[in-house]
Amino acid sequence: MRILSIDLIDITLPLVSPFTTSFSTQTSRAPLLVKVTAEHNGREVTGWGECVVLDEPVYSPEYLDGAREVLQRFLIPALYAWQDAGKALTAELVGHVLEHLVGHRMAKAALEMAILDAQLRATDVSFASYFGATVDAVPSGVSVGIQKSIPDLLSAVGDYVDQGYVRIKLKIQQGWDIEPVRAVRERFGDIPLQVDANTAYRLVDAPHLRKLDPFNLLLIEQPLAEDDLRQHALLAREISTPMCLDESIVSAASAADAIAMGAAAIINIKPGRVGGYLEAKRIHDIAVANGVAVWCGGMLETGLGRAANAALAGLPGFTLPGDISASDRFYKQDITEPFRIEDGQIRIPSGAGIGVEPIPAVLAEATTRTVTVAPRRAQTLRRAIAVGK
Ligand code: NPG
Repeated sequence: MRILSIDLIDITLPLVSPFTTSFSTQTSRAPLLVKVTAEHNGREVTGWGECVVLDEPVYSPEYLDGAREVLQRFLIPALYAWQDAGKALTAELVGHVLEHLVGHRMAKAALEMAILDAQLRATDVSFASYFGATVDAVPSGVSVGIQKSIPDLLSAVGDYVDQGYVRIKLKIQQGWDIEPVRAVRERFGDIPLQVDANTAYRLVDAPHLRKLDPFNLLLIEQPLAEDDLRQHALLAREISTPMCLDESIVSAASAADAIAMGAAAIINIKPGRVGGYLEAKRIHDIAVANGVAVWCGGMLETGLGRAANAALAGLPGFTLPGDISASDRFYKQDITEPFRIEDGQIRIPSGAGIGVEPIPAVLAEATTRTVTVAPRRAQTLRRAIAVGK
């Protein structure tokens, strides 16, 4: 496969309702899409990637403008340089080719996803069968942001339960933790329930977090700071709610460390956070080998990322429902055909690659800018034409 050009497409989609976590309130989502145009055996193929980066570095060090810049200036040129040296480029090689460029995992993940999508479309293989999914639909969980009041929370959770979501995740922070959990347990009984703190606590909060123990939660996600692996291991011994890590797990190596230290009984796998779907699969494999359960996290993806996440979540180690909800959980109008919840499940697309693509008119409406990064030879040619040489 040979890459002919790569478009970086900024889009903005309004959210159906504000989404508040311990680190921000979002009213719209502005992911960066990566469109790869490639040539495979004389045929032109397209691949789509979605960069899950936020506008600001509040969840991870990456942010939208930085991701676009690093893709444009460093990551994409590195792939072109590899190609120009006459070396074959496959999705499996992307991680290796970009390894010397430190960090920027969300940007790398989007690029690898787009190339993998193009490669699999060219060879007519779905993401699900490439990764080894064993089911054709996955249970759908929903993440409920911090609300203004307990009645608002109960009404939001009630709506999601009525829609068929099989697991509820509550965002928590100081001042919004024990009481919301108690209220949801009292109203909705023994539904599968978990909480996500997005690093809002410190180890000294252990006695407070222990108050969650009686509520029989599936897990508590990322109570402490991203770098605090050891402290998560200490906290895990102080509370009975199973410890799940999200922000701390940025690679297969950090997953292996967390497991070895007893810092993670469960892992939330987000392909964007760990540098791509291939690394996500490696984390899945490490977790399975160690008897650690995993589930697929979400970053308010459009249908593109949602499709790929659903395929990944079809792997056998994903034994807990993921944050893979219907498109209308976040968007009135998704850029792909919408994902719907049916009997508490989201169907995994079966077509080649991620199996979905943007609806052109919807994509055009949502697009705020497009940057095309062409191979150097094409750029040189275009400049030569421009100056009349
Ligand atoms: O269902 O896509 C979804 C959202 C799930 O709560 C969710 N994501 O901390 O896991 C998280 C949170 C998040 C969203 C984090 C966006 C960062 C960005």
